[in-house]
Amino acid sequence: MELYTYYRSTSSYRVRIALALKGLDARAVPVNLIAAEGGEHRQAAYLALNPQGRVPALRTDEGQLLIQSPAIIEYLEERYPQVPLLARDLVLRARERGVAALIGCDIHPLHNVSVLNRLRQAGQDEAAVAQWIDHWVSTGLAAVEQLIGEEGYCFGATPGLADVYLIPQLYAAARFGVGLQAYPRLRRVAALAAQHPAFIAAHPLHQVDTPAA
Ligand SMILES: N[C@@H](CCC(=O)N[C@@H](CS)C(=O)NCC(=O)O)C(=O)O
Repeated sequence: MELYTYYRSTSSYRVRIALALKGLDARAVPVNLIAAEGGEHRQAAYLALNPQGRVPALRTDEGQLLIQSPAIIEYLEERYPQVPLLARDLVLRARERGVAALIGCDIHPLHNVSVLNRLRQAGQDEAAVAQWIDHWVSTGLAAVEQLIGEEGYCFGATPGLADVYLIPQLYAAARFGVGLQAYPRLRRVAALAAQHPAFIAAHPLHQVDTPAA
């Protein structure tokens, strides 16, 4: 497999975690979102692969090109069911998917770079943009704090789908300066993931396109 990825893209980070948890290898194909010419994701070569011009995209072992991290993660879950990301219990599966959707649909899209740039084009200054980010990230994470369990990862002793979404969102929160003091459960999950080899391997600091310090 090949993963079109950018080291600090939260959506790419999700897929990297899912691959690593399942013990799967995918060759990283870096797509630089902040290249001087406006980003490699906006160039014809990448748009021919993914007309939406976003990362991640996954090329399967059979050569199919898949886009959108939720679809890619579901594909991995169904194609490689070993080390499942979803619980067997139907209600628990729905809860895991609920937290994933909350993060993937209701937090992350609101601070994606193209959305922030539209705010700037509409006349918002950097203070207003920062307030916007803080509002959506804080209210979303406050809800996640209440939805996840009181010990272990989000929903149990082993990491699953909700953790695959949460850890990259916490990384983004830190980049934006959104504090986690009010969220002890989220901090607990973050501390566990920081010790887990799959989460370490998927971290933005350890990618082929991570800039040298
Ligand atoms: N819903 C998509 C979101 C993909 C997405 O927004 N990716 C960001 C990086 S995290 C991107 O490529 N942004 C480039 C842009 O907005 O121009 C997914 O989960 O894959």
